[in-house]
Amino acid sequence: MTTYITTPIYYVNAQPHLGHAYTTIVADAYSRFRRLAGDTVRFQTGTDEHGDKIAEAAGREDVAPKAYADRISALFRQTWPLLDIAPDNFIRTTDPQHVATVRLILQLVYDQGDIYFDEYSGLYCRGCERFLTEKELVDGLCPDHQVPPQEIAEQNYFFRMSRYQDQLIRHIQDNPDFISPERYRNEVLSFLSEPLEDLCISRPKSRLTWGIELPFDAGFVTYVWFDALINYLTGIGYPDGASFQQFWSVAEHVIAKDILKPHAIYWPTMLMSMGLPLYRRLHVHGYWNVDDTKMSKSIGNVVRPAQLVEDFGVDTLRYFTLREMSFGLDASFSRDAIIARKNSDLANDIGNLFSRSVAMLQKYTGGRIPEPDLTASDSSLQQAIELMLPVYSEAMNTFQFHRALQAVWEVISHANKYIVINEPWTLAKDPGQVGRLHTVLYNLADCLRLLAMVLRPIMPGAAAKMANGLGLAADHVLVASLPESGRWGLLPAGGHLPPAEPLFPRMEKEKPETIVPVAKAEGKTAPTQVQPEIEGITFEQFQQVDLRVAEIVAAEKVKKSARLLKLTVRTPDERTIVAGIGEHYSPEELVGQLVLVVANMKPAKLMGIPSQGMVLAAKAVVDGKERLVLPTIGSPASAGCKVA
Ligand code: ME8
Repeated sequence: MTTYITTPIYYVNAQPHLGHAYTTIVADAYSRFRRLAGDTVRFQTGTDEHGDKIAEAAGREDVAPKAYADRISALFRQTWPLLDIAPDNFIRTTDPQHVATVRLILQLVYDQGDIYFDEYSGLYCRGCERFLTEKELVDGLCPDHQVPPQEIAEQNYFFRMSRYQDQLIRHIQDNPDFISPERYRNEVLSFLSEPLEDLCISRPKSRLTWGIELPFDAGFVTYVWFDALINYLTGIGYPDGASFQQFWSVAEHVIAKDILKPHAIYWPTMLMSMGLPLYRRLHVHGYWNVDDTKMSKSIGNVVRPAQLVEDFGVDTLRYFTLREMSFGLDASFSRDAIIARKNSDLANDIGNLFSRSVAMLQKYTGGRIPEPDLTASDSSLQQAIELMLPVYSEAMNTFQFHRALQAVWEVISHANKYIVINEPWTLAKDPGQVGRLHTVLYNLADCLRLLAMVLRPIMPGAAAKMANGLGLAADHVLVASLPESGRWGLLPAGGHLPPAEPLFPRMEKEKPETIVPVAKAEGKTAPTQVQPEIEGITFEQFQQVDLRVAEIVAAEKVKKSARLLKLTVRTPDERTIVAGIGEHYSPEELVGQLVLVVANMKPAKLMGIPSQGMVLAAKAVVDGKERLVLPTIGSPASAGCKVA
């Protein structure tokens, strides 16, 4: 199978921002997913460099349009590798090959009788670079740019778009997945229910010179959209290139809703006039807003992807954008939201699963993938993976990235529970259970292999680290092809694990709440208080203690302390508690456990770490030594349940 996926070619009047990054991450993730499924893939992005807007922006900097375009186009090209985005082709509309193809197509459409010369007057929006209909205006303003359009009357060339209206409606009706999600398909059909006007495709040179000259009239340049859309053909060598033969019939375009009309109406009708088959699918997403406001230069809230990579890491950025936006709807970006996802989904869930599993393999099998004992086999992890794979594939194929990731995270949560239920640390103490221990550890390792595979399109860097941590090359054949490696049990036993690298270190919130240190601040002991004699407490007094069930989501040793562990718990809000149980429990056996905590202890700092609560433990005496034992709580209790 073959796949051809494109992004819009971005205007060079602005530097790359989060919106451009998102569309391009989507196209990259999809192309990696199709490669995983065994396809030959071509992925194209690029820059749109002609037209009013660019000429104006260059004028403001007092440079020639081409020099200006060279500079900004390079910024786009240099940004993509920082985001682990690897296009096969980066096209520029000033490339001589593109210019020649646009002229060839204009001549073809002209010879076809689909271009005519006429006088026109209309309402022109410079921001949109197109004429707007009265109906599109909101209170007399362009809804996207909030400015009144200019009344322009001039002679121009027109493309007979109206001729193809019925054919286009039929195509959309006959091909339900031509435009998706469905809301955009409906929007286009509703627009097409009114008579379609022809499209003005030229600009007189008296008004604009920065464009491709019409082959049949040197007094005019081509309208920027007629020029830009053709990039999807030039990039694969239309009309004679082998790539054009190979890829055109499977073309898929990703865009945001701002450019739906050019892609869903102008472009298919242009293709019809050229006698070419239409692209296969158009995928339309919503807008990224920042802290709930539209991203805009004038508000000063434009988010730069390179900065986000520096602050959060490329895998976190890719995961966050794909997980947070429901494809088709708008989404809101905030730095707090990205930190919250990083800490909960990445550091706690997948990060912990990986580090605990690898740590147990290092500890209990000397860092080797053990041979599973088939007589002690159990299939719950295998089942979880096998249920997830088709859901994941279907969601990735239909651009529902958030759903694909939800399905993957269900497996991760299942695997974390699998550790708690099977208690490898207990199995390791009993020589009679070695077969069972090896099976549990093998299952975890094979589960991680498959997770590394499905996460490869989303987070190529983290997936490679996971594969390496299991002793596999990042592009090992076991993770190379989706249908093949979807099979359970392909991880060879005996493989040696290298020292593991942590996948996702946790991040502190950027505006930490002020925590008031009390009692034992930094090793200082609080003044001893004389305890009043009490004969018992009242129920009201007892009720002042907020006892709750808490889930431990992360645990690590506190440096330079044998006794203290730093626990991240959900009560259900997430908080840190420093607990003195390090000599009795290892961090990996705690994650996923439900424990009892006093949730309204005054905050304290222990070894410099703020602690918000106290974990309850029973003090047992075994062989004359004190042993701390955590009370066990089972389901249906869950994080946050009040204990009374
Ligand atoms: O329209 N949220 O280029 P452009 C999500 N040159 N995506 C966003 C976004 C946001 N807030 N802002 C921009 C053009 N995008 C033409 C395209 S194609 C033949 C010619 C993304 O630089 C999104 O993909 O204005 C949107 O469609 C595109 O950038 C517009 O980029």
